[in-house]
Amino acid sequence: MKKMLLTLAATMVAAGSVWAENGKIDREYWESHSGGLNGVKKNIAEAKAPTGSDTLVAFEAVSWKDSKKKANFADKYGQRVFGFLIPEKSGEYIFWVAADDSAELMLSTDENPANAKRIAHTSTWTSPRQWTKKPSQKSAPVKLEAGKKYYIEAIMIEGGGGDNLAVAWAEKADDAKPQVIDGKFLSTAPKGTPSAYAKKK
Ligand SMILES: [Ca+2]
Repeated sequence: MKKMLLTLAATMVAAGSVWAENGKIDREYWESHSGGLNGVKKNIAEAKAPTGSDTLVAFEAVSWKDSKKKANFADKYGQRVFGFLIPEKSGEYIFWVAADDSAELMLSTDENPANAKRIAHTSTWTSPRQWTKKPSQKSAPVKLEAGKKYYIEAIMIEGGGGDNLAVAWAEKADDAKPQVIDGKFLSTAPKGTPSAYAKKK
């Protein structure tokens, strides 16, 4: 029994969040990446193990390591950030994605990743939180219900130089200002939840 518990504890440390955790969202990345966003989709479809993973406290995957606030994590990597979005208020929402070098954002109509559709993307790099470089970065209005779980996933790739990824939202309004999605509206998905890019069975 003791051995089993130790094994379980070791598995939990290695695997990160085994159960859903509120306030966070998961990130997985592949180093030495090539092949653009399609390469990330291929990694996911073929269940290629990521090089590393961590959890984020908001929908923003940057390191902010240096004092100049430059958003650089590494060169030549691909990543996905995924989990559940849980709105506190029902209404129509707009989403934005900003990234360097490129990214796309998938949102489901419920907690099932198989129902996710691409709602925003950028095929050219943007500065951190630069939401308006390309019209495609902004989604059409999406109706969401308070307290309901929606599977959400962004994939992104970086070649060289600066890198960043962030997803923002706002309630639909003429003067809607994008806010990076805070952890309080996010939850990790239970381990084993398939990606929105997983091979359809
Ligand atoms: Ca770059």
